[in-house]
Amino acid sequence: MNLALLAASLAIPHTIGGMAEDSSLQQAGPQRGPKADAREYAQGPAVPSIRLERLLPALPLVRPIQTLQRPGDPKNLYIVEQPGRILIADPSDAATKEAKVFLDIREPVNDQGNEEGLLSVAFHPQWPEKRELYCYYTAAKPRRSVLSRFTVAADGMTADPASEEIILVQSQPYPNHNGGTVLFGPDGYLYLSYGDGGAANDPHHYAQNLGSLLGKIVRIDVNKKGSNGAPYAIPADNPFVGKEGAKPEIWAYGTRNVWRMSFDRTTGQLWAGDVGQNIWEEIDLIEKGGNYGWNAREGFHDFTGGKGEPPFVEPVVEYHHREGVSVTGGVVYRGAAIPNLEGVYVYADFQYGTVWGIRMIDGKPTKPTVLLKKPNELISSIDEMADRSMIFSTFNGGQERGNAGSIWRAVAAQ
Ligand SMILES: [Ca+2]
Repeated sequence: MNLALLAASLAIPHTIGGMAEDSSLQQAGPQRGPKADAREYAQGPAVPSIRLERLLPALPLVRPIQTLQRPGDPKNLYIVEQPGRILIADPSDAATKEAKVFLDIREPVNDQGNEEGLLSVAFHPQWPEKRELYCYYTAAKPRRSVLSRFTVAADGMTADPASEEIILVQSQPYPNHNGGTVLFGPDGYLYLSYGDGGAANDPHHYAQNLGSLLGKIVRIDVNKKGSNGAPYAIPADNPFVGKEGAKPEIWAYGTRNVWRMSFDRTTGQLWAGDVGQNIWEEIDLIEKGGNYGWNAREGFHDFTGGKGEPPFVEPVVEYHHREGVSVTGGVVYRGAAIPNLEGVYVYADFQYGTVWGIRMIDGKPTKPTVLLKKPNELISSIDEMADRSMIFSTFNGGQERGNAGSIWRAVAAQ
């Protein structure tokens, strides 16, 4: 393992915290977690292998970190580049060398740090009544993360950088752990994942502090203004509305750095991959008001030096740093094109390029199955398209700033 590369990993588990096996930072013991039942696996049908089919091989991309589609356009792909551009390309045209630029906000976006940049975008689901794009990015001077709304042209082919309306600004104490995924839930509200603010070990204990948005999943209503003139409203049934000292935007807390999360379009469940610190990467199902344990817990284990009040919501599954270093949460596959994969939650390790799948059966996961190993690619995102196919975004040749990347469609292995 190249430690320099390791330290530079996208959702840096070790940036400032030091080497992976720094014993002062390890959890108290792998068997201390009380939830033996939480690691009982369900029996389920075999999960098939997949392979990745390269899309748009002639199109140069810089650190693609998300692929999505606009409601009403099932053909084009909108490819998000971390430095701050969104490109449009038709994947059926394999010879495409040049994409249309949908939005270029490289100017306000700061992508100096490995985990900084344009991190996630979402279209308002009510297209074309709402021609809105929501962008979550980091900015500098002062260091902060920004959620903004942009207006999309009626033909859906451009968004106007000058239309930016800032919705939510969060100061960021360190360059790493900015989260984050922005997306709309089936309830029509906007969800956003914030990392714990960075450094290592959550030194200021933000994730357990309900007075901060850091280390949280938030839920806001962007269809209304707030009572105090804020550009968004708080859903009345958010779990901490009216709680003294708590931010009413919070939906769930105690997360370290949820880089990717998604809603299962069939069950409506919110799945998240929460990047671990030193040893354990975890997959969570995010519930209203849930405390996901960081920094008292890492995966199913106590984390030395952390603090927090139980009860904690345990992960669905975890994996050890022998198997990867930074989880990329994925999606529940709801397509039919890959036989026997329907209903499987597919997730990956960013750096090792291993892709796993689990099913949930009667509230328990099946044992994670390896679907694919792609060790030469850094898997930054797994996204669901309108036809329910899965697109993988990857970096090629390492993770230095400005490096190239690719997008791929998951297909059956045979
Ligand atoms: Ca946790």
